[in-house]
Amino acid sequence: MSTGDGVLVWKESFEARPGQRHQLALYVFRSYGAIGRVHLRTVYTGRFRHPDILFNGNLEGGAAGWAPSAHIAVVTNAALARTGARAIVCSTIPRPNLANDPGFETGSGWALTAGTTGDMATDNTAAEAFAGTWSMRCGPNAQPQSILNPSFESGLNNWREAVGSWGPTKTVARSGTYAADIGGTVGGRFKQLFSDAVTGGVEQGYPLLSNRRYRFAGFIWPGATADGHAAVTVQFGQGSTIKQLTELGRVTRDNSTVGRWNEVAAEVTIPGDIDYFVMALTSENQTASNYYFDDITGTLISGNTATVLSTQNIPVTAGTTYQGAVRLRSKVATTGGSVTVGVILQGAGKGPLYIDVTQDELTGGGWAVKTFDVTVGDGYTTATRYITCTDVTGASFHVDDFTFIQQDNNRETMPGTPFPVVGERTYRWSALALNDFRITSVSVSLTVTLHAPGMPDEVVVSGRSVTVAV
Ligand SMILES: [Ca+2]
Ligand SMILES: [Ca+2]
Repeated sequence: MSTGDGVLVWKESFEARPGQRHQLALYVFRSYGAIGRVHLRTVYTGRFRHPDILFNGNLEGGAAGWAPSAHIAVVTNAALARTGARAIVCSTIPRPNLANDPGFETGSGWALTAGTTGDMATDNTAAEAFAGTWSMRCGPNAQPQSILNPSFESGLNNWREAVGSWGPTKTVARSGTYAADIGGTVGGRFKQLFSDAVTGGVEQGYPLLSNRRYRFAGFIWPGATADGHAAVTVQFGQGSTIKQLTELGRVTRDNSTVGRWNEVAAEVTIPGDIDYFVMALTSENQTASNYYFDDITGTLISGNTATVLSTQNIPVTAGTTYQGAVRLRSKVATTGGSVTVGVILQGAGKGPLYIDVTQDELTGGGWAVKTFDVTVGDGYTTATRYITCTDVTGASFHVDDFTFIQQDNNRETMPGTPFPVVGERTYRWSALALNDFRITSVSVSLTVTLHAPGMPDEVVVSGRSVTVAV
C-alpha cells in the first residue's frame, strides 16, 4: 500500500470470474480534524464486450441519424454493402469553377489597368466568341508615334528650317491637305528640315527607350522635273552629341517614282547609349522642280502592352491546387503578338505573385486552349485573373471561357448523430471503405468532433484514411 496526494492504491490483483461475487471493504478511523470523504474504487481489467454507441452505424436504418450532403448518400445496394443491404456512397464531387462570368457574357467585371484605352475590351460580337456572344478582345496594341505635326497640317510647327527656306504646300498631300516642300527650285543647293519636339528655342529631339524597337518612316514625292535626290535621315543622339545617322532611304526622280508617294523606312533597335532622335528631311543637287515630304513618323513597335484585371478577388487556400484555363484565338488578319493569361496571388505581407501562361503563336482563326496550374503557397489568400496582350498587330486576339477551377481539397462531410461520452474513457471507432476501380483520386476519412461546454471543439481524424490516386 502506498500514499500520495491522499490516494491509497492497493496494487494487488486477483482473478475474477463471471458469477463470482466480491466485496471490498474499508475501515476508516478519524481521530480528529476536518470532515472529509473517502471513496472506494475497484478496477476491473479484462476483455469486455464494448457497446456500439453510434446510432445507425451499419446504415440499415437508411439515412436515419445521418445528414447526407450533395455527394454523400446512404444507398440501398447489397452489392456495395459490407453487411446488410445499405452503405454510404461518396460519389464524384465536381471540381468547382470559382471564376465569375468566365464567358464574359455580362460584358463587365474587368478593368484596363495598363495600356491605351481601346487596346482591350469586352466585345459583344458573336462571331468572335467561343460560346455565347461575348469575348475579351485583345489588341491590336496601340503603337505610340513620337513626331508632332507629322503630316504638316499645322504648317511647319515642330519643324525647324535648318538649311534653306521650306514651306507647307497644298500642291500634293499624302494625308490631310498639306505636305512639306523644299520651297522652290534652288540650283545645286542642299536643303534640310529638322524635327523639333518643342517649337521655339533650341531644337529638341524626341526621347527613345533603349532596347526597344522603333519604325521610322516618311514619304517623298518627286516633282515632274526634279533632279538630284531627296532623303529622310534619323539622327540618333545622346546628351548634346549626335552619335549615329541612319538614312531611311533616298528618292530620285525616274519613271517608277515620279508623281507618286514613295515610302522610305527602317526599323531600329535602340542601343543603350542612345536616348533621343531628330528627323532630318533633305534635298540635294536639285535644280529643276520640288520634292515634297509627308507623314514622317517615329513609332515604337516593341513592348507595347495592355492588361485587363478582373474585379473579382477569388479566395484561395494555401496548399490547394487550382487550374486556370482559357480558349483563345487570333483572327486571320492578325499578324503578330502574344497574349498572356494568369492570376495574381496576393496576401497580407506578401508581394504579388504572377502565375501565367503565354500564347505567342498565331492560331489563324482557330481556337486554342491554354491552361496553367497553381498550388497556393503559405500566406496567399486571393487570386485575381488577368489578361495581357503585347505587340498584337494587324487584328486582335480573342479570349473566352476563362475559368479558375479548384483541383483538390474539394471536401464534403456527412454528419452523424451526436452521442454522449464520458471523460477519461477510451472509445474506438472504425469504418470500412471500398473504392470503385474507376476512381482516379479520392481520400475518405472518419472524423469525430468532441464537444464540451465552454471548450473549443476538438476534431479527431481517424488514424488511417483511404487515399487512391493514379
Ligand atoms: Ca463568351
Ligand atoms: Ca499631310
